Formats: sequence, structure tokens, C-alpha cells
Amino acid sequence: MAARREELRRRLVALGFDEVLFAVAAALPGEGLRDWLAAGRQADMHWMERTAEKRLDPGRVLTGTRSVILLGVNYWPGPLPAGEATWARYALHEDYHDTLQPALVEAGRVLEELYGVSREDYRGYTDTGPVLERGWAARAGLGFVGKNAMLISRRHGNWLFLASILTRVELAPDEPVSRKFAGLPGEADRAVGGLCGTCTRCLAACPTDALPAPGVVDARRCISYQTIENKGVIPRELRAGIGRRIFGCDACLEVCPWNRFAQVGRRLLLTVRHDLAQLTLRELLELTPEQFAATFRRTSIKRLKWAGLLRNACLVAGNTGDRTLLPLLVRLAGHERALVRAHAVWAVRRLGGEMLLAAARAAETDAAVLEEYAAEVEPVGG
Ligand code: B12
Ligand code: SF4
Ligand code: SF4
Repeated sequence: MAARREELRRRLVALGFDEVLFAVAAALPGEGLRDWLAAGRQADMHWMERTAEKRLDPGRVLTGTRSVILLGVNYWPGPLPAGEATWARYALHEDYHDTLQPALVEAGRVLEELYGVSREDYRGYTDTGPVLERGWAARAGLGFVGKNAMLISRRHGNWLFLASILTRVELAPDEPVSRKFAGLPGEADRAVGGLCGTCTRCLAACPTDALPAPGVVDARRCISYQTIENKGVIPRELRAGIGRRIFGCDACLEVCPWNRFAQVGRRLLLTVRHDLAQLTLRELLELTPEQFAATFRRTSIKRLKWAGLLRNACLVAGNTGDRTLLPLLVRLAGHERALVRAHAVWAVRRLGGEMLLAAARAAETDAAVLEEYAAEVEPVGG
């Protein structure tokens, strides 16, 4: 039995998963998730409410689930040259949902082969499934949940994508990290921040005070939520704190001392797009819908859509203090999409360009009046 389980682990590592661990599928304690939802910290991610009970109990997703296989893929890129806009490191790849999915299908085939089960006996997910991935990963001993809410591995720090396979196959569970690595006698990893000690770096590093308590992210204030998930107006009080972050936020990840062990990932399941980090703000502010589609085609950024990225680029431009961007921003203040206009106007004002804005508005009015006049003196078809 143990040999077969180790063979499974070896084969999944060979597929490209850097961590493969097993947990018993008994339901997770639910207070953390339920309190989080009750406090409204999910913002408008209402799908989290609808699927809460499933996230805690895999038996509600696949009846008869006995084990959860937790998979981690290291995406630490090593040091990257700084660009004008800052992108969350995870986003500088082709969409990991797409590139990990085929490997999950392969992993399922390995399970079928080794345990003689069928496709009905397991389900694989990465991110989008109703699975509380960090809770399961902590239970499986993949790492512990830090005060930054991230699943932190001793080998990779917090630079891991997580995926999971729920299965009816019974697999002996792995040990929690506290016993394996830290030599701690108890269940330190069962509490959020269990292996953080007295460190509070991540709490202090959050630019928008989105970590009201250790391990608790208030999505309403989180830059990651605001720049990726929120498809509408970004609250004014958070805009300055967003700084140069155009898509996602790594501020509470970067400062974690556990990252010192991270090595550049094997990238067997990831295709890097580090070129995106070199796009200048001018290029971003001038993007046409066609250029947006071509540049971000296979990335997770495509889901933000053209207007969403322009919205974010306007905020970043406003935060740079670079007044040479004003002409582009003034042009965007007349954009066809109200979402872009609103954020462009904010950026122009932040850069002290009210006069330019007023001039542009006057010019617009003049043009409109002239058009009306022209229509009157030369009626269409007259
Ligand atoms: C919704 C969501 C978001 C939201 C809300 C974030 C949040 N903290 O909940 C937003 C949009 C803000 C977001 C942001 C980010 N996200 Co996100 N997100 C998710 C998603 C889809 C659900 C998370 C969730 O259930 N949140 C609800 C809260 C209450 O749950 P939780 O944070 O997981 O914490 C619970 C458990 O950890 C558990 N627990 C804690 N300790 C222990 C110990 C034991 C033993 C047990 C049993 C349980 C347990 O208790 C907590 C409360 O119940 C997951 C994918 C998934 N299906 O799980 C990805 C996921 C968490 N995100 C991920 C990433 C990469 C990010 C970002 C880094 C992206 C970025 N750079 O911009 C940021 C990081 C923000 C942060 N500090 O958490 C990764 C995290 C990988 C990792 N190593 O932890 C995930 C797992 C996606 C993936 N498949 O890789 N995200
Ligand atoms: S991702 Fe950024 S905004 Fe969100 S909690 Fe972490 S540091 Fe704060
Ligand atoms: S930065 Fe410090 S407090 Fe935050 S998760 Fe890392 S070790 Fe824990």
C-alpha cells in the first residue's frame, strides 16, 4: 500500500507538480470561512457564499470522497527587472488554470492505473473548484497558513499555486508540517500563523490595511481583489495605496522571511510571460482592443478585459507623479467607456492637470456646438 502511494507521489511529481501530499477527507473546521463570509469580507464574490459548505466538506462535491490529494506548483520567478507598472508574479504566466488542467487530467489517469478506479472516482481542481485549498493544504502538511493568509511551504515560501484531487481512493495521510519540519510537538500549523512566531511583517506591509487580523483578508480593501475581481469602480480611498500595482498584489507575500528557501520553479506546467512586466505605461494607456486581445490572449489578465486594464493603468499613471502622461490621460478622460473616463479624470486631477481637462472639455463643447451649427445651416440631404 505504502509503495503504491509513493509510486503515485513520484509519478505526479514527474508530471510537474512540485509538492504532492495526502489528507483524510474529513470536513474542515468551518468557523474561519463562515465568519469571513458573515463579515462580508468576500466583497461581491457571491459564489463564495453559495459554495461555502462544499468548500469545507469534499463529500458534498463528490460523494464517498475519502482522500484529498494536494498539489503545489512553484512559480517563483527569481528576481525580475522592475517595470513601470507592477504585476503580481503569478500573472506573468500563461493562465495557470489552463496549463495545470491537462496535468490534472494526466494525474487522474495515473490514479486510475495504480488504483484500478474510474473517472467517476475522483475530481481535480485548481482554484476554480469548490475546495478550500489552503485549509486542505495545511491539513495535508504541504505547509502552514501564514498571517498573510498564504499557504507557506518550507521549500517554496508562499510562491505556490495549489491544486487538488478529491478521490474515493483511501490514501494514508501525510503529517502536518509542525511535526515534520519545525520539530514542534503540537499542532502549531492548525492555527493561522502557527509557524510565524513573533513576525508581523506582512501585516505592516499591506498598503491598504486589508489584513484586519492575522490570516484574514478583507477583499473589499485588498488590491488583488480590487484590480482583478472588481469589474467596476475602484473605491477612491484605496486608489493612492494601489501605487504602481496594475494587476494583483504581492506586497504581503514579498516580505515573508520563509521565502528565503524558494528556488526558481521547474516550469514544467507553466509558460512564463515575463515580457508583460516590461510594457510601459504609455503602451498600456494606448492599448487598442485588438492589441489587448493579442497581448493578453492566453493569460489570466484577459478576463479583466480591455476597459478593466485601462482603468487600472489610469490609476497607476495617476500614482506615478509623471506629468508627461497627462495628454494620454486627458484623451482617456473622453473614452467611450464610462469606467475608463472616471478613473482617467481621477488620474488627471491627481497629476494636477485640471486645466488641461477643462480645456479638453471646452474643446469638446466647442466641437459639439459647431457640429450642431453645421447641421442647421447645411441640413442633411438638403
Ligand atoms: C477568493 C480568493 C481570493 C480573494 C480572497 C483572498 C482570501 N484571503 O480569501 C482575493 C481576490 C482577495 C485573492 C487574492 C489573492 N490570491 Co486568491 N484565492 C481565492 C480562492 C478562490 C478562495 C479562497 C478562500 O476560500 N478564501 C476564504 C478564506 C476565509 O479562506 P482562506 O484564506 O483559504 O483561509 C482558510 C484556511 O486557510 C483555513 N485554515 C487556516 N489554517 C488552517 C490549518 C488547518 C490544519 C486547517 C484544516 C485549515 C486552516 O482557515 C481559513 C479560514 O477558514 C482561492 C482558491 C481556492 N479554491 O481555495 C485562491 C487562492 C487562495 N489565491 C491564491 C493567490 C496566489 C492569491 C494572490 C497571491 C494573488 C495576487 N498576487 O494578487 C492574492 C493573495 C491575497 C492573500 N494574502 O490572501 C492562491 C494561494 C496560494 C497559496 N500559496 O496560498 C489560491 C489558493 C489559488 C491557487 N489555486 O493557487 N484570492
Ligand atoms: S494582497 Fe496586497 S492588498 Fe491584499 S492583503 Fe496582501 S498586501 Fe494587502
Ligand atoms: S511575513 Fe512573517 S507574519 Fe507574515 S506570513 Fe511570513 S512569517 Fe508569518
